[in-house]
Amino acid sequence: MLSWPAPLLPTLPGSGPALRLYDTARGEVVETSPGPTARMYVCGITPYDATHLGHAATYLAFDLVNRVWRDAGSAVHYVQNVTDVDDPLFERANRDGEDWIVLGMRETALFREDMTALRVLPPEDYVGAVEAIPRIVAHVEALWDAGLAYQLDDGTGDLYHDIAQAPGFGTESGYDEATMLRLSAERGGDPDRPGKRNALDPLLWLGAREGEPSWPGPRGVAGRPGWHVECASIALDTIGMGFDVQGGGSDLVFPHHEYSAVHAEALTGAKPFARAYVHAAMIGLDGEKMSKSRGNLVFVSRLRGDKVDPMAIRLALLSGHYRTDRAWTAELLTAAQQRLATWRRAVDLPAGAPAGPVLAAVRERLADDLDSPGAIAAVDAWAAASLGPAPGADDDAVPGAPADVRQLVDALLGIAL
Ligand code: 5CA
Ligand code: ZN
Repeated sequence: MLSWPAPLLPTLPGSGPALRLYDTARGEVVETSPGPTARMYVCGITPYDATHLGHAATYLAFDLVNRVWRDAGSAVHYVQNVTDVDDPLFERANRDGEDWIVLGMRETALFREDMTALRVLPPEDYVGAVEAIPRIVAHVEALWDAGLAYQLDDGTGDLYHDIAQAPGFGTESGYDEATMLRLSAERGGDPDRPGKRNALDPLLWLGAREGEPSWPGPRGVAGRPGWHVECASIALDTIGMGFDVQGGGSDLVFPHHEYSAVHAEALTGAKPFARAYVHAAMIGLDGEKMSKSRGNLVFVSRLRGDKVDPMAIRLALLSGHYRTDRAWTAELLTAAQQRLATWRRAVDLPAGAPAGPVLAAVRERLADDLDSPGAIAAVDAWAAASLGPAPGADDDAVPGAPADVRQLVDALLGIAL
């Protein structure tokens, strides 16, 4: 699939420290140690509606990962999928009397525009589920051939992964069985379905249903892919096993990332799928998680349509830590707009407080599990020192420092001033 255009990425003097991130599987902050090319897979959108601020916050968190790695001297191979065939697309398309393919293409196009406006670095591989189907089928067939998958005998043709044969199951989320059963039922699984060997066995392939699209499948069983094997398959075909970061929102800790890992590990016989599983917290509105199904959404495109500067949206979302559940409020946006105006006044000065210390501080804060509030505070302090009427400030002002700060805010925080 077509990705989106890359913003210019300034090169900064020197390089930043190694990035540390909280890994859900190990339950602690760990140092990432990518080779010359860091590899990251982030779960993409299901394009049945526009990008809301929760999605945006998640992609901004992983955009910081991308930027910090590059600043530390790595190249980055970034992969993102688009779940462009799934039940929500059919439901929305039927509701609106629209073709599900047209709906998916339109919302994916809008997502690209939103990501471009927010200056998110694009993935090197942007892969739709539909275009990946032949490869997903090959992977499902391989699991079946290895005796790790089974078909229900209820005439549907549906295939499941036999989780009893997956020794690594549970190590990504660390959840107990009761929690897994509850989350599976809440998040698209079918623990109560009769005929499964184990309630927690995940769907690999859904046999063709009346009125729904289908494709030639494993051993000739027409249908469409399960959700988790979609991401396992796309990741394996682009960046392979043992990649550095598997990312997404915290709603994907279980079942999605658990099963993607289990599928891939079963397919390859290797471990781990990802070296770190990193999850962004949920953005809410009015005390509830922002979600399409709840309908309490603020869309990036709506704000852009209202002439809100995308850099203010970006700054507002980065003013909270990525691992803290937080709410979107009008005050958050107002505060970000004021901060942006202050920063712009400061970087327009011919001289200001020295840039070296603020560069070091922003690098240090972001490398520490993406402490964006800390990084923003460092820029605030620099702006205050540069603009402020401190006695003797004029004597200390460094010519050209504001231009250097403009560059570092752009490269590391992705904010064009
Ligand atoms: N297509 C799948 C992933 S393979 C999916 O979850 N799509 S989505 O459109 O529902 O979500 C896209 C991304 O946004 C996922 O990483 C998801 O975890 C994240 N996300 C969804 N809602 C929120 C929210 N309220 N706050 C933060 N992130 C969210
Ligand atoms: Zn995914």
